[in-house]
Amino acid sequence: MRIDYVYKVVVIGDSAVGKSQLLARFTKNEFSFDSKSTIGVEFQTRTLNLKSKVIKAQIWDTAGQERYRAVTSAYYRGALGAIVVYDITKRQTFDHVARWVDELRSHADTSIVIMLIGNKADLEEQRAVTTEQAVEFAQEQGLFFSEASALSGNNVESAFLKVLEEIYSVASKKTLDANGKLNGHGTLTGAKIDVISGTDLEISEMKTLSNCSC
Ligand SMILES: Nc1nc2c(ncn2[C@@H]2O[C@H](COP(=O)(O)OP(=O)(O)OP(=O)(O)O)[C@@H](O)[C@H]2O)c(=O)[nH]1
Ligand SMILES: [Mg+2]
Repeated sequence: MRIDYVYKVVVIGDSAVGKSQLLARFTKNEFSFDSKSTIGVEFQTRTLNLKSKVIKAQIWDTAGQERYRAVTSAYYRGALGAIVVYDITKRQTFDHVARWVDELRSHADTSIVIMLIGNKADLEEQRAVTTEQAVEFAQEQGLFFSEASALSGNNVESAFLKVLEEIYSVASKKTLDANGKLNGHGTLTGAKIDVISGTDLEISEMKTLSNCSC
């Protein structure tokens, strides 16, 4: 198949927030309750059509736990998009988001597209981070934001697609050299914010979509 562009997107955030499961949901429409902690670096791909181009999304996943992480600079190299994940039921994982964004800003291209995802939105009764708090943080930092659930699948597709579409619009303003390296100095400026609503969770889909073996 003809591929027009390969977009590298990195997923980061604390351990157990659901990074690997968001990836599994987006690339394979799968979910597992007994997900093992990631060790080192893995990536999954999904090829899709975007604005009449064929885009191969190469989504990289690494361990949230420091001791299992691979070399940081290699992980971020060439990334056009980043998804920073926290768990809406674990306050600490949200408090650490600022650190993850700092790491991103010091290692990645300045025009990288960043999406903040509050995962596990299916666990509304255990919520420890309000949507408003996250929206405020995202606005301050100029990040896109969405709550989502890898388990139900809610908002996962839309959040990943938003990142890919935004990369497309940023990249189309630049030229790519023969090595695929970005040329030019165009950067995304301003606090662009686009909040995808997380209120229409379809809890009823949870059972049919999950791969629970219990
Ligand atoms: N209820 C619920 N559980 C989830 C969701 N996403 C992931 N989980 C569960 O959370 C646990 C951790 O998920 P992982 O995807 O392995 O977490 P991770 O962020 O990749 O963790 P590391 O690889 O250690 O950094 C697993 O038990 C998942 O089944 C979700 O949307 N809702
Ligand atoms: Mg993982």
